[in-house]
Amino acid sequence: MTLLNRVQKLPRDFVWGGATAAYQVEGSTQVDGKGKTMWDDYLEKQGRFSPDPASDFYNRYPEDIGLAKKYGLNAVRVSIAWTRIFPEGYGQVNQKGVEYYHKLFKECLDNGIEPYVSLHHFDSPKTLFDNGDWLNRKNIDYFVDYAKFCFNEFKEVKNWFTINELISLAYSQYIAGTFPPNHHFDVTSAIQAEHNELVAHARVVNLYKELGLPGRIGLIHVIQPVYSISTSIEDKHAAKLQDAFLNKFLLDGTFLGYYSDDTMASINEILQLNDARLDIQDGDLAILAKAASQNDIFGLNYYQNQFIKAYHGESENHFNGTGDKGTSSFKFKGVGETVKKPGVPTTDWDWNIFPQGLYDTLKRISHDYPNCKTIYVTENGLGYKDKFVSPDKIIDDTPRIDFIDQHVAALLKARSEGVNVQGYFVWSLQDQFSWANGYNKRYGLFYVDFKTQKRYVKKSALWFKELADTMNKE
Ligand code: BGP
Repeated sequence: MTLLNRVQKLPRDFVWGGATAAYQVEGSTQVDGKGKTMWDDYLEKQGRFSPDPASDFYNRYPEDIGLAKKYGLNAVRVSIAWTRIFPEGYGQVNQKGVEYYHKLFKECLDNGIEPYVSLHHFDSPKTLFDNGDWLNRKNIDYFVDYAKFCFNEFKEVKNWFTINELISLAYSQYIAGTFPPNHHFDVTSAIQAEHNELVAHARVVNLYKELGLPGRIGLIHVIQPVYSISTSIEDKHAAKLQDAFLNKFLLDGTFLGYYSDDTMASINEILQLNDARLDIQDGDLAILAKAASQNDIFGLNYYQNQFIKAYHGESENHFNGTGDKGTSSFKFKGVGETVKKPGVPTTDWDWNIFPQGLYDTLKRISHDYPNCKTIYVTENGLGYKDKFVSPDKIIDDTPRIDFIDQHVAALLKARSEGVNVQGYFVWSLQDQFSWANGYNKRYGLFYVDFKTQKRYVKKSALWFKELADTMNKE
């Protein structure tokens, strides 16, 4: 059966969305009372690229929501910039920021586009970041206060995600060193930040339920399924450790409400080999346990898998932040080394293209975590160097269409086998900058000329429209 035939069988309320994140699209980082995030001074000092004007979504959101509607989408993922609401992360509320998000949500709803809203997407307030960010337990209290404010204020929002990709934030900050504060293989900080963020998430979910609010709440994990490159016991063990570190620790904490013995055996092995430790405070596990069955929705971001082989040397990481194929490598002391598998294609940024991984992940989560009731794929897409030809020529991003097509097919296969997945958000709605790569890694359905801020349609947007129109046919 073709993809379109299968799409035709989907229920009318299946979600086709486009995803964004506040800091990556809004620009206007210093207007209307916004406070600084952990990125502003860092990017300025680094001098590689500026977060302004980004995709100028702060001003151009009506145009982008209009495009979403015109091309058949029925949802968008946006995030609230914590520092537009509380410039310092806590204390005084900034009314201009509050007004902005009311206007944005109204624009969405007036156009039949459902907003799915994250409270934290990599953009910690600078004041809190300077005091330890998620490593400081006080941060959890401030996050709960911020969430409570948003729940009471933005009653029009019915779908909430607390935090986006806890592993990517912790990993990029403390393992790969590509996000501030740029630590390398600081395993203690990485695992501690993840645990603290899980506690923050769980406290917010528990609060949401205590307030008796009518919407739905959850969080977003990016899952990178890990496969052993061989059948050797050593390589298989390396894959198990890497999976515990990237995926299982967070899935357990979210949906079991505790870290299983099996997971902790792997985590403890990694901690020991890296002279690291994890501090779980009294009461933390009770908070996780209470929240575990109360998540209404789960956002799964999926881009790629990993192939792993055993490695016993010192840790090293080469990050491909330029799109020069073949320049990345990752070796994690006592865990393993990522390797390429012949026959599995990769992007210019060395990411494996492996739709099977999305299918396997959906099946795994629904099998291993019955508390995970409703799944949305909240990010999936291809980073690509799109070529602009002329204003009257549609931008040809056929490789992106192929990528999305294969991944939607994997989603539909898992769904046909009983996995409750209710929607797909492409990363990204319009082109936006990439955190550690800058403006040349594009993902959008709509091309953004970052000089003029004009939007141009890509072939993938037309493809998406066909998909949505097919679903809506009688
Ligand atoms: C996810 C983030 C997004 C986005 C995407 C693509 O991890 O949630 O914000 O950036 O990945 O990643 P990148 O920009 O590194 O290619």
